[in-house]
Parts: sequence; structure tokens; C-alpha cells
Amino acid sequence: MSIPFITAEEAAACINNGDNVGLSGFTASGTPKVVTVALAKRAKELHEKGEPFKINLFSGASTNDHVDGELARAEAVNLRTPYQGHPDSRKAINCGQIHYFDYHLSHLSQDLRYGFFGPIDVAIIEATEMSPNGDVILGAGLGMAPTIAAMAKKVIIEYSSYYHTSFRGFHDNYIPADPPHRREIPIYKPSDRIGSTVLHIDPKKIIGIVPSNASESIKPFAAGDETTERIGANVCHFLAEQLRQGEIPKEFLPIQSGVGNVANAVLYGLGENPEIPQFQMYTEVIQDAVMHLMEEGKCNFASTCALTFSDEAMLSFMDNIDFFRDKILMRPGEISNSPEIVRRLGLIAMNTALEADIFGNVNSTHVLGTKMMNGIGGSADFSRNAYLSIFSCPSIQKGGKISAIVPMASHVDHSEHSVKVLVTEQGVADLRGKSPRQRAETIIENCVHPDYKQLMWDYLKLTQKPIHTPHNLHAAFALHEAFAETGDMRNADYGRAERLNETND
Ligand code: 0RQ
Repeated sequence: MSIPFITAEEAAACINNGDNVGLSGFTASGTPKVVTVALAKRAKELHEKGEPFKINLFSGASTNDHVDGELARAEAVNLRTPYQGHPDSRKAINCGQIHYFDYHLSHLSQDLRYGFFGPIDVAIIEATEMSPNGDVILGAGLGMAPTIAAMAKKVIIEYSSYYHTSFRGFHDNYIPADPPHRREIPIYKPSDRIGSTVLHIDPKKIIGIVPSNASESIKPFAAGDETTERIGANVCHFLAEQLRQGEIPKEFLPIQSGVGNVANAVLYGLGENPEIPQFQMYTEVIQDAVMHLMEEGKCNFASTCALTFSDEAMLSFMDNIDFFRDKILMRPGEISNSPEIVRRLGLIAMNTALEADIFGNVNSTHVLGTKMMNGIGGSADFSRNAYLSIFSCPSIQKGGKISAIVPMASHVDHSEHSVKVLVTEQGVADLRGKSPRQRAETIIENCVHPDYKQLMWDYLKLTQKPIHTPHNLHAAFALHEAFAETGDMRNADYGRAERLNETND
């Protein structure tokens, strides 16, 4: 069967107002790059004619400007899930223009299959190779590609010529059976392959192939500053000590690491630390740092959902692709982030907090409790189920006007039950085996910035009678209130709580 080549505009014309559209890819990697741009143009033209046009957008994780940027600016998105990180879509979400629901990345494929969000009307899948029978070699990221390709009524292929070397052999396409038929996912070590290198798509559903030669447009990470380097060093020293004490087995354990400068600093730190043995990764994204760790022999295998390399690093990866062919497997998000596998392999999970409270509850998503930043992503898939779950963040933000450690988190993504270790540039709080008061004392002593320590000790004193979790509900958000009113959390005032205490006495 011959599948026609079509233009991006012809493909976009096949997408209708109100459609559920699913995309391949995870982070920018492997996401569509030309059809969504044409779709944004179509939306703008229809809006100019007074016609409504919005889609519901389902992706593996964050995307790129070609997707979230273009579509948000064109006001072409009604519903968005599970994760985004583009400033324009963030703005549209926070002003109520896009309905966004923040969702665990490991859940979305299965919950789509369960029918929770209706059908997938159109899937847009980036391919790097394809045969006429519909066998596709995906690109640098899978995300939900297997599920949305199987569910979609119509499939559009974006055929990328940017990848001039073959990606064959890097993918492990697999869809678990749904309950009540699900069995264990048979991964017992990060390198176990369970699925197929090709993704078969019913050719009868493929409406056309759109050529593309766009890169992922991922910029290299800025060099870490002193704070991120100190956080990285604190995490590395802690892990080395855990290894010495036998709390981490001497063979070490597979690592999951989130994205960003802190994650990069930790990985480089692990690479340089002679006490940390060669390790493997079971994670959702690998960035430039991992490629270098592999070249140096420090990391000998990585299971991931995407190669989130900067364009520069991707070119060097392609030049040396055969070196990596037996060292990397890319899997769908529901496998790379599967709680079952995370628990079985015993991962060391390292993720980032926006805000944490002195009892160890972590907010990774909501700035000051109300504004969505990016989303929970895979952080809870990993942290809830890890052998050791570590959250890190700088102790202060905005030149010290914000303390990242507060009495009560203004939103909770990871409860105290999932957070075992908290790290800032100030130090490490190991929360295992500690009661709420002991956790608070450890966090204040080791992680809080000196400008905020006294405020936190004073907060604990507000609860005079012994109680399990020493919160004072009249003062729990005093730092947030001070920021809202004066622009600086250091102006927090516990006066009302203190006066009420006196009255109660
Ligand atoms: O503001 O952009 O104006 O400078 O938030 O903060 O310190 O640069 O943090 O870029 O590493 O992102 C949690 C968002 C951290 C990310 C989060 C302000 C701060 C700055 C960014 P500016 P930083 P990072 C793998 C796993 C959830 C998903 C996840 C994330 C901006 O790591 O999205 O882990 N995690 N996925 O000034 C007010 C606070 C603040 C604050 C920071 N307490 N109050 N503003 N900021 N803390 C990836 C995937 O799942 C695909």
C-alpha cells in the first residue's frame, strides 16, 4: 500500500475543531515539528474568520516551541495534559485560556486506553525510518507513541530527515496488557529489552507523510552557578557516605534524575566522585551530562524515554552513534516511569522542588500555591516508589525574597511519605525514621538559608503544647502572606498567632 506524501498544511486541514490530538515524543525530543506549526496557522486563519478552532492536546511530556509555543500563541488549545514547560503555554494556563490538568506521566497512556478521556482522533508521530507496511522507527523520544498510534482514528507521520544516522535498535516499543489481564512488566535490570524496535502502525490509518528536517531545537544547559554546584556536591557526598555505610548496596543502584541545572550538576558530580562506582540509569530523560558519563565509562547503560540532548550534543551523538547502540534503550513513558519497575529496581530518584516545608512535603509545580509552573511530570512516578527519593532546590529564590523552605507548603505534590532526603546548597536533611518535629528540626538546621532560620525556629515555638505535627494554622502561610503584601518573605510576622496563643493562655 502506498502512503502519500502531503504538505504540513494538508495534514493540518485533516484536524478538526474539538479533536483529541496525541503526539509522539517526550520533552522536545521526538515531538512533531511542522504539522503543529501549520495547525497554529490554520487556527489563526479560522479565528480571523470568526470560526472556533481549538484542540485537546495529549503529549508524552513537555514539547517545544513548534508545539506548545505555536499552539498557545494561536489560542488553539482547549485542554492540555500531562506536562508542559513553555512560557507561552504557562501564561495561557495561568490566565485560564487553556484548561490544563497536571497528570503523572506514567498514567496517561493507560488512562487513555481505559477510555477516561475519549478517543484519540489524530496522532502525529515523528518517524526517522518507515516501510510501506507501516513499520516505523521513531526518533529521539517515545512518550506515548505506541498507545496513541494504536488508538488513533487517523495518523499523520512527520518523516524526519534531520537524523542522518539510523536510530534502529534504540527503541523498545511495548504496551502492557490492561487489567484484568496485566502481568508483570518483565524488566529486571535497566538493559532488559521487552518490546520491539519498530512501531507498527496500521497503514490504512495513515493519512499521509509530511517531510521535516527540523532539529529538536534544544539549547545546551547554562553552566551551573555556585548554588547548583553546591547542591550537586551535597548530593554526591551524601550518596558516597550512604555507600560507605552500606545503606546503598556496594554495586550501587540505578539512578533516575530529573531535568535542569541541578540534575546536570549532580550527574557531573557523580562522574567525578571516585567513591561512586560505575552505574546505570533507569530514568525518563537523559541529557548531555549522561552522554559524557557514558563516553567516560562512568555510566554504562541508560534506559530512558527520550534523548533530551542539546542540538550540539545530538550531532556529536549521531557521529558516534554505534558506540551508544548497546548502551541506551528508549521506552514508552509508561514503562520508563513505571512504578512497578521503579520499586523493583530500587532506584535512587533525584528530583527538584520549587518549595518544601519543614516537615518534608514538596511542591514541585505551583508558584506560591496558585500559578502552574510546568507540572508534576514523572517526579512522583519515581519518588513515591524509589529506594531512596531525594529532592533538592536552592534554599532561597529571587535574591532572598523567597525562602524555598516554608512552614507549610502552599501546594503539595510529594507528601512527607514520599520524600526521604531534602538537599539545598546549605546541606542535607535525611528524614528517614524521623517524627514530624524531628524532621522540622533537621530541615531547619541543615537546609534553611541563614536569613530564614530564626523565622522557622520561631514558627515551631508557636505551638506550645506537645502535638504530633507542630503547625500553627494562624501562621502557616505567614511567609507567603508577607511576600504577597511586601514582596519579601523575610517580613513575615507571626503576631496574630502569638496574640491568639496569649489569649488561649
Ligand atoms: O524563576 O524563571 O523567573 O528565574 O521558578 O526555578 O530554580 O531555575 O528551577 O528550572 O530547576 O525548575 C521544580 C520547576 C524547577 C522543575 C522545577 C522560580 C525561580 C525561577 C525556576 P525565573 P529554578 P528549575 C523530570 C522530572 C517538576 C517535574 C519533574 C520541574 C523559576 O524541576 O518542573 O521533576 N519539576 N520532572 O526563581 C516562587 C518558589 C520558587 C520560585 C523557584 N519557591 N517561589 N518562585 N522559583 N522556586 C522531567 C520530566 O518530567 C519531563
